[in-house]
Amino acid sequence: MRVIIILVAVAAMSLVFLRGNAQPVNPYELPDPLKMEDGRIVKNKRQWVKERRPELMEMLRSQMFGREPGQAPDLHFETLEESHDAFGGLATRKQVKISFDKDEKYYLVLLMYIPNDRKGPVPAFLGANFKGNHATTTDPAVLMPTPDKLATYASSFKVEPRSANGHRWEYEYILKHGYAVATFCYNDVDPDFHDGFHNGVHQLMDGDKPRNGESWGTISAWAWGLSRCLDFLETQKEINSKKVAVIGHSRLGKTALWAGATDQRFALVISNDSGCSGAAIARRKSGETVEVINRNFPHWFCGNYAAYGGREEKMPWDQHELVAMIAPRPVYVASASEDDWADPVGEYYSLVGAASVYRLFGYDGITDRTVPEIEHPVVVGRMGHHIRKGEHNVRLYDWEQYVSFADRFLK
Ligand code: GTR
Repeated sequence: MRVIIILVAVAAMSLVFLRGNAQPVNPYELPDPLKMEDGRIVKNKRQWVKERRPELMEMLRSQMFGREPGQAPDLHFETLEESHDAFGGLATRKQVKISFDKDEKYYLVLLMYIPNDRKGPVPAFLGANFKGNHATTTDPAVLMPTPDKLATYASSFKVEPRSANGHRWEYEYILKHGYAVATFCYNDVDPDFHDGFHNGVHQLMDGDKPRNGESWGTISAWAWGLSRCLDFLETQKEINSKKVAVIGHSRLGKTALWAGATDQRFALVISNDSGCSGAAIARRKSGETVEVINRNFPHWFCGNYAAYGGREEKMPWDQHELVAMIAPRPVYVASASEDDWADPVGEYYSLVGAASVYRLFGYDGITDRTVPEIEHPVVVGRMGHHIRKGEHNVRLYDWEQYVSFADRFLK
């Protein structure tokens, strides 16, 4: 009995904490996504698509993520390994080298599982991972990172045991629900450290071209890599490439949002604990701030973004407008109750702030300003949200919500 009372008390306290935080930590006013730079108000979806969306994309490119390049010089694919017997026959596994140049100096290795129980092409989840494909699963056939790749990664990168991050990739659950799932190590595209953009695909695409304040950063490079994976998925007859959800956690959640913004072929976008410079409203300055993120991770963004550190109220946009870039496609923003650094309340409010854009397309969105309780998922129209109890992470609970959200739109 006592344990139950304590648990209830703890749950109530965390709720109070989140609710308490629901009041603006700093008074702020969000820019209206429907207000054009010249002051006109967007009246319909045509005006959004033709005028306002391009204007906002230009802002996000020039001020935040940088300008991504076009197609890779020589995109080609090679299947390294394939088996129809993964997870005791549940799935077909393919491991594919996606090369960006003729010499195959720049490539990623995509791990893909496709459910064997399927009638026709299946929808898929695609997302990058942090620690290498082998670290996403106990499947012993998954290739380890190769020495040539490891040589390009940050010196702090440690090869961890198989499945070190397995809890983040609930493959069997996803496959049993009829989805394929594909992932690659983000370091394959652009190693996650600041070396002046001489490594990764920046070097391939830009060579020694001088950089400026609008040159693409590393998040943009990872998003570009996700698009190249989608190019590959389009060649796969087992996959319905019109029904690919892009997903990411934390810095890769920021990346998933940007990939969904820049590449409208992604049918659905999921941000898991993306936080500052992802879904969290910058003007709240709650948890990580623009100043801190630029100091700690100067390579993630374009140079111009650093100028907004400590001047969030001067930003001509805020992060609800990044979420609005996904419209009218379904978008899911998830948080974790203990993840103050990512500001769960601010993440929720970016959905509320983007709802008017979904409305233009005739879709409902999340408009209730009361932050939902922990583990009470909310789906309204084409928006979904939950706050999982616990730490900054991806867990089965998160995947359960993503699969059920995707079932509404991708099945
Ligand atoms: C943190 C960073 C966050 C988030 C996180 C992660 O150090 O401050 O913005 O991206 O890393 O990616 O795990």
